[in-house]
Amino acid sequence: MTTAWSMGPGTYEVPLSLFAKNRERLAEKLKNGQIVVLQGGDSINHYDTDVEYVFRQESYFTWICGVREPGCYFALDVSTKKGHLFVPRLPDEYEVWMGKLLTCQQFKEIYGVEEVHYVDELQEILKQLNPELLLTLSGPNTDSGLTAKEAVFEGIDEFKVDNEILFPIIAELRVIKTPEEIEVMRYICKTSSDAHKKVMLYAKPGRMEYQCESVFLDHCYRIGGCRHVSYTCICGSGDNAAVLHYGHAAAPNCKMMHDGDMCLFDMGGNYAGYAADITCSFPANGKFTEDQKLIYEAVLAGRDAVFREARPGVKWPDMHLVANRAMLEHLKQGGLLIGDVEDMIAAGVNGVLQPHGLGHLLGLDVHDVGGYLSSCPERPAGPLARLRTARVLLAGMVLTVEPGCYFIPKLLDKAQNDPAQARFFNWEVVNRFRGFGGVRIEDDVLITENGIEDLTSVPRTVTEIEEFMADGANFK
Ligand SMILES: [Mn+2]
Repeated sequence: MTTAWSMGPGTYEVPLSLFAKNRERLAEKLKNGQIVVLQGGDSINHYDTDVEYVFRQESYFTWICGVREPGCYFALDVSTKKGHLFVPRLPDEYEVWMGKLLTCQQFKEIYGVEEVHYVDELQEILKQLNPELLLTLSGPNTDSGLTAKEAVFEGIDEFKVDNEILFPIIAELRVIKTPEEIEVMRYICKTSSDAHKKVMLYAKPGRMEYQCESVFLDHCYRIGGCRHVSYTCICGSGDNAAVLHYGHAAAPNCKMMHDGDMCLFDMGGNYAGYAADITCSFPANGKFTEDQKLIYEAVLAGRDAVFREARPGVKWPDMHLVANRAMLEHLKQGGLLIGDVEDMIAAGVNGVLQPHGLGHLLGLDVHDVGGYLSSCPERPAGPLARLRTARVLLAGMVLTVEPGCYFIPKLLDKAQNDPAQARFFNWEVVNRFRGFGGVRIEDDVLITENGIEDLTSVPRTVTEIEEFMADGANFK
């Protein structure tokens, strides 16, 4: 019997008990007579061709069983607590192209589930289990605006089906990580941190942004066994560092890094479905100018303030403001801003410099589910509406803390033309920073019983970064 999954020597052994525990937690919240039915992801072709994207499993499906193949279903019978995996019955000739096809018995051993059948037996097996109610998954993803894909199969209309009960329960369970899940996240954060450190040592004027991306991908995959990263790598240098989602098709990390550029690299690996999401900002040449140091340390002050105050019971919007206040105060001391910090926040100056929220839940999705469940505080109106959650922190949550300060031409122009905001900026100084780009510092943190644990491990202070980039030879 297999007890764990890994990508081989040196990579993390994910215990199958992680998924069994998730099923147990879910069954505890449901009633006898109910059967959960989830449909896994399908393989997707590139347009009309026979080339497929590298498969990524749907996240709820990973959470419940860890199955990595496309075209599967999973049923959890609450009465017996048994898991039933349904795999596609592939034609014999597939063996020629895909290698030996696994038997149901082999699937059972690989994934440690109680029963395995073929998808074409789904209706029959469910009938035998004689459920009072099938629970399918349907609910909004409040980050994308899309909806979880509800299981459908031939003959489902012969059952009584409810698609509302399951979603809030399973989404909430995903928010609180088990010790087993935390260990996987610790691994992917460590792997991604090491990859960032390699990039910092590689980066220098004359090299291309995408070459840095490549170093990151190489470390995550070759050393960490990560076939995927969690999102498209953002490798902005110079003024590109102010483009929040740089790296897209029209701007594929294709600028040369120059002497005097700040780099803002936001990249995170993915292992067993679990995501890291880390940003490092540093000077391309390894040595901060006074201006770069000012902006960097303002953002770092915001991050450190959150690290001091985040713990169970505090509200995430309050943490956002804690970070903003510390950053604005630092920028005021540095001569960039003028006036009272609370007045600045009332006028929306924080949103000019950091147009995004402080961070988000992290897990099987990089913007993880559960930010705005119906049982949680609603999305704030006004300037805090961009926050991906307004929840009160709980032990076992994993979130990103990612304050930033950017010089985005469009937002600066708007502020300069708005008397209510313009009066807080020392424009002579601010205009010197046009073209500077920006700084973001993003850590992945676990909320513990009395504070936080930082799962990220990269050089963070100005001194740490300069020393590391000057002499990282000890880093392996
Ligand atoms: Mn993030």
